[in-house]
Amino acid sequence: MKRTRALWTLVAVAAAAVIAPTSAGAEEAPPVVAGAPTLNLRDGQALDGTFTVKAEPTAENDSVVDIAIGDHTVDGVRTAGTAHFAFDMGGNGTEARYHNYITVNDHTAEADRVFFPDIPGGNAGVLDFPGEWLRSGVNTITVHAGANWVDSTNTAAIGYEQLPNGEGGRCPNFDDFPLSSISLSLLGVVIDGEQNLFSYSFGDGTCGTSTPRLTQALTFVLSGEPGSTSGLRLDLDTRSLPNGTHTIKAITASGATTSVNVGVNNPPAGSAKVTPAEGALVRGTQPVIAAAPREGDTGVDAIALDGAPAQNAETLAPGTSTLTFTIAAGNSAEARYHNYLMVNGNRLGLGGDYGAGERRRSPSSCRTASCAPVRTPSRCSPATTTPAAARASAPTTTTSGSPVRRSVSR
Ligand SMILES: [Ca+2]
Ligand SMILES: [Ca+2]
Repeated sequence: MKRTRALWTLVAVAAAAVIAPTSAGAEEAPPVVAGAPTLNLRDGQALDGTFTVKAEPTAENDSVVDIAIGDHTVDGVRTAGTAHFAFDMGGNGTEARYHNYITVNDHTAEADRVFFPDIPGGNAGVLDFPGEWLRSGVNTITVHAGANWVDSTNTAAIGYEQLPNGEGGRCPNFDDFPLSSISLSLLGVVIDGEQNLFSYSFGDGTCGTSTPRLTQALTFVLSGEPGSTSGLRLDLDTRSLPNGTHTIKAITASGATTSVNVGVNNPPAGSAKVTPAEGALVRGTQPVIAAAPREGDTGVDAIALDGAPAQNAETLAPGTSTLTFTIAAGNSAEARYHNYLMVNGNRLGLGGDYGAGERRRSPSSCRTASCAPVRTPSRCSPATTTPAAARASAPTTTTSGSPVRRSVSR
């Protein structure tokens, strides 16, 4: 049945090509420009469990019409391909730690934010998002500058706060970056961005030393229908395939294909989950972890390496071990620095903020709820306020000479 449907699709496309208008002397319609589709898989990739296969067209009017596994075509979901928001980054780049992002039309939910990575100044950048988010006519893409804490000695900075234990101060700072030559593209449609200026600058100087420009809406007018040159998506449950090598092929209307060979290796139901994953390239010291399946009623008894029992480094005795230490006078340990303890290759986060002179037990000793790490009341409330929110609630003017202190969680 699936094969028949696929065949009909191909026949329909072939018929459309043949019916192209012909004039006397013209022997045939111009050939469809064929480009091999893309697949989000690489040759030799190891798969287990579920995987979303995405096939995308690379040529106008040459949609991906089929995904085949071995000799069988499988039903995929039509997609509108991937849209590209491209720009040149001016002299001051973006840093991922600031969480700058764009939103597209009404896709403003947190999960739909498309974040800027680290892009050094002077480089071109591209942000990708699903073509389905665009529509015919007017589209709005809004650029948002994000904020993060930076160390500061300027007590007059907006939102400045003094850290305890003599560690200086900090202020919430928005990333500064200029964008120019901004464009938007999606295969199969024409998008016009001429209503926008050539360049926009974002940011606030250093913690608000310059007038902030934190968001900018950009307008793009789209002619055509997103998805007119379409891709295919397949939510593949590899457990429906026998273990071994399989060929996954994407086929476009013109017949252009891209194939990759993948290895499927699903463990028998109820077996342990082993880290590193199948096909992983390892080097240096590599912890090997075997975890019992969630529903399993037995633990993992042994790990073998090439058939021989794996030799482990000497470990602590079974049961709970406790490491106790005292924070020396004059400084503190803060959760934001992600301090940790290595125990035979296992990383244990210290967690929490601990003031000077405090005597601590390692979190590793806390196997039960009754043994939660004791936290200092002043510094350990959950992080609920972001630097951006701190700035939003901070006064825009400060009293000269008096440090502005705000109770912001971190
Ligand atoms: Ca910057
Ligand atoms: Ca800034």
